[in-house]
Amino acid sequence: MNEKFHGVFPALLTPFTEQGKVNDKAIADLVAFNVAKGVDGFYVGGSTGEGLLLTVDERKQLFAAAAKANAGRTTMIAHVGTICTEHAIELARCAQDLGYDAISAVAPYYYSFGYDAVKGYYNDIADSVDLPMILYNFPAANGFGLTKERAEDFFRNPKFIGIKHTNADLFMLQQFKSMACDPIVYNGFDEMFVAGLSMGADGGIGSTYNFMAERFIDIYDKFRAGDIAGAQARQIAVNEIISELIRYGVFAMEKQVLTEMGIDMGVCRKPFLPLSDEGKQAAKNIARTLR
Ligand code: MN9
Repeated sequence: MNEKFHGVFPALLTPFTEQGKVNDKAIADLVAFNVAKGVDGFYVGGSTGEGLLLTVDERKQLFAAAAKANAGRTTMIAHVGTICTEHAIELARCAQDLGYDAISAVAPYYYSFGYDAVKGYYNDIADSVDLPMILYNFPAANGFGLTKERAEDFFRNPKFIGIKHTNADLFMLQQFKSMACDPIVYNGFDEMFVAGLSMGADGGIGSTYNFMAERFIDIYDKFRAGDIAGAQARQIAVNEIISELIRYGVFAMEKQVLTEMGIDMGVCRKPFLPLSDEGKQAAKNIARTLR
């Protein structure tokens, strides 16, 4: 049953129209572009998808457009996290109605909630629907650090099936993977995908997959076939591109690269800054090398 949650999952970018609205047509294009490459699924409306910059209605629109474009072909994970439990529950119910396979959520942020409050938030959301829950461990962004002990505590609720681990601590990733409940663990930093796989990750959820999924599928396939040297060489090659993205702004660059490739992504929502002219040129060069 868990097989369908393994593999390469783009953290779907959210395209906007010129007026800054969620762009259903471009969502359909981006999903189709990636399904054709053979991705295993999508993680919709997370950090990469600017989910926390969208209204609840816009997030529902995004979920609907992505599910419609996917049409049941790959595994769909809806990111429903926000600071407000009520809103997250509303989004989880929407994802369930649309046929999503799982939900996921960042820990609630800003107020430095203690462990019991964070645990209550996750259980309230998970228990509001029949979908499995994937924890999102991203301590650099929200200050909540998952430990193995806390993960074991969460996984007492059978709704919890996995962890998206956006953290460079790969010892911790391996420790999660060694839990008796054998959770699905996703590598969260694309630039360390092969390292995450070698510490036990079942796949990856990543922003850079949006425009170069075939390269990560290749790393994944090589790794699983035992060609570690081949997988590592591929990782080193994609990391040259990722370091360019980081230099100019990851999401803005990814949108620009895809726009260069013919998918009308628009720009990131404020307070993200627009891409500099140097960034635009770098995006053009990346799109050219990938063609
Ligand atoms: O979802 C992404 N995480 C964040 C995963 O953006 C916080 C990654 O794909 C990174 O964007 C990528 C670049 O650092 O690894």
